[in-house]
Amino acid sequence: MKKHIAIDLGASNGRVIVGDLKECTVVHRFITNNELVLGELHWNLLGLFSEIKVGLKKAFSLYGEEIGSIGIDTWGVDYGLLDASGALVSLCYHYRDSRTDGLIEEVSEKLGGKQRVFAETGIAFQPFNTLYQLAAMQRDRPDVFRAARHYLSVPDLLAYWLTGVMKNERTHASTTQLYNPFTRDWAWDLIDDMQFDRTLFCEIVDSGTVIAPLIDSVCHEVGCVSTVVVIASAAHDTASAVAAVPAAENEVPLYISSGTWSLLGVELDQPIVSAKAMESGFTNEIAANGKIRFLKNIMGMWIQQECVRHWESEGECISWKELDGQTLDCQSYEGYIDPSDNRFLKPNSFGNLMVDRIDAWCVEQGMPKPAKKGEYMVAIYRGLAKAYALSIGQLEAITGSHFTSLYIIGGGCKNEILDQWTANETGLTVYAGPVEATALGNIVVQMLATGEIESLQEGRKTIRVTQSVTCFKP
Ligand code: LRH
Repeated sequence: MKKHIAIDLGASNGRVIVGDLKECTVVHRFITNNELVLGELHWNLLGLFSEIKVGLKKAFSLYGEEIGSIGIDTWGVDYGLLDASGALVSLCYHYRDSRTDGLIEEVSEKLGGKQRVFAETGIAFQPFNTLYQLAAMQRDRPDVFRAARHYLSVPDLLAYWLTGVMKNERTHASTTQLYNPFTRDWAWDLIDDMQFDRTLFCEIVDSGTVIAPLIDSVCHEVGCVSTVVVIASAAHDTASAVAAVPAAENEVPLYISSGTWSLLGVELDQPIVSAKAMESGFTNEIAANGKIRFLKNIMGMWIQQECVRHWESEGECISWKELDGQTLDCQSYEGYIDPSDNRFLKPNSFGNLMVDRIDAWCVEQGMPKPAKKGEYMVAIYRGLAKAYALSIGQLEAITGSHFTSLYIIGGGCKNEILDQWTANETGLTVYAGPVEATALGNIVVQMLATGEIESLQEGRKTIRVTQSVTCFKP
């Protein structure tokens, strides 16, 4: 059986992982750098590409001809625009950049209202959706926007740099708010009404489509001597993670893909675009198997990561183990935040720190301000656990389903305090693991494409027996 390379880029770090469904090895790990350039937040994409090649070189030197294919997944919504010759016309913006502030209202009005946009896309209104990012480009940099001939999501773009072939992969396209989950095509009416050029968007391919072999120059750089194909895996990281939920056969699992974000949801056969779904902030993205990932974006570990980044920038050395101990010592602290409040979306900036925003929130709610690091963590974790419980209640009301267990997958499931508090707050049995769900899901899709497994269910079944999962009872 061949091995597969999963290139998994998250908002805080990226990994190049080699493996199959039994064993995965991280051969290279790096920070996914972003930079403020003249006040705008951009991804350092060339830096990321360079780290990917370092990882590929390590992978080929360790596993050589055992490797059969490569798949890439990244966070949603971000993209590159290319001119007719295939060159980028702009740096790649980071989804937390401020240029889209206020655009949800403006764009929705132009398109005839939020109801119409939700009815046609099923996507929740987040200021960072690709729709608003492209609208900002059209407004602020019209010449550059006019010069653009190709829209590629970040994973599509990286695949293009590895193969020379441009494709738009479906799960990622579904995060843009420019994709229609009913017609399973771009939302052409919205695209026309936005006066976006239709030709920017190419034909959408399913997860598991072979894009092309690595180009010669990359093979030469990374030491690849055999033919290795790049596969459009589930290019949206959350879709890859959900493909690896270790669910039992015939189970429709309730999951949280936990990392920078907490993506809480279920898999459905059909999109739900009811008023209740829209008001409750649920979204209809596409899953690796073509079904609907009906889920809610909850802010996740980001808030905690920004607090820690701030303390570290003050010269403190933060040990996660000690921080966990301090958190448990502070359990009697009663405050908690609402992680869905948009004030927590932006990174720390001069005079606007995450810890200060948490203080302000607590004061507004009549709760004591956190006084120690442990209390900040309690405020965040308790707030997350409460947000999960609330969202599960909404999900059950919208779908008519009832759940008794919850799968928490991805890096965030290593946080045992949050796992236990989530079980307590939701009353559900929590199964935490696998930690490397995104890479495993990426590999599942590659194995489906190469015919090594027959169904996503078969992949999930194998993951259920090979990967470590911990149970937390309420
Ligand atoms: C998680 C994620 C999430 C998005 C956000 C931008 O990494 O992909 O699903 O919506 O990043």
